[in-house]
Amino acid sequence: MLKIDIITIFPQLFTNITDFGVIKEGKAKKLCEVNVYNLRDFTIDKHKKVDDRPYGGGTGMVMAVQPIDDAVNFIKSKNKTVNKEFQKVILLSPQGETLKQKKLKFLSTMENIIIICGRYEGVDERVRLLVSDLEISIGDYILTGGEIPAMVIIDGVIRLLEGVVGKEQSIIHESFENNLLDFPQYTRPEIYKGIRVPEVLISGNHKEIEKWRKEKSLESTREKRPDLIDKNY
Ligand code: 4HQ
Repeated sequence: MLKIDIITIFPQLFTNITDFGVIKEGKAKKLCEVNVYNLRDFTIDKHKKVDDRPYGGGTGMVMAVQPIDDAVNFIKSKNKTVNKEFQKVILLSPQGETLKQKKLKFLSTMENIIIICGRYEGVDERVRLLVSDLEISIGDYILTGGEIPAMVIIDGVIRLLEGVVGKEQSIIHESFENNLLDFPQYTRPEIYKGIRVPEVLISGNHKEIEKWRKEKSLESTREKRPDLIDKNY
């Protein structure tokens, strides 16, 4: 059972994704649990402020370390049965290591992941130094907060849990683990606006189909993502 805990100032953002599709199934099958914590519940400030002005000046606000530190410690105290080796606190930020399938696979072997979603100009550096174990970015672009990146991690990790998706899908993700892009897929009808389904897929010759799919995977990877070949992402 993987326990995922989220710390955010917008807990409502998470209600939709956890109640549909694969994540809902994972929860129903007791393969994972997702809990969302409101950062404002951990402020000691009378106005429930979670941010403050940056030392050294400049525009925007910085998220303070105290509420985040207290929230993480509260969650850890609730998860006493978790083996520390299998508990990771993740900070989402553009400065983190770029997320790849390999990291999702690693995270899917954990017992508890605690995800800190930042907002504003960023979080106090002491969160990175004292509170988080891993700093992760979902890509080289700037978002308004860590909530969508957290959803990316939740989605990508839960589908890897044993028993969440069928064998069929686990084979599909294997093809990405071989550092290859997926081959083209077709379903009915056989002809659409003049474009035919490749003959080999209708042939029923499974050896030939497998060969065709491997070729197409290699071809599209060479063309679109040559950087993936021979890399261990
Ligand atoms: N942000 N990958 C700024 C990101 C981001 C990303 C999250 C924006 C943190 C403070 N997070 N906040 N890219 O752009 O993870």
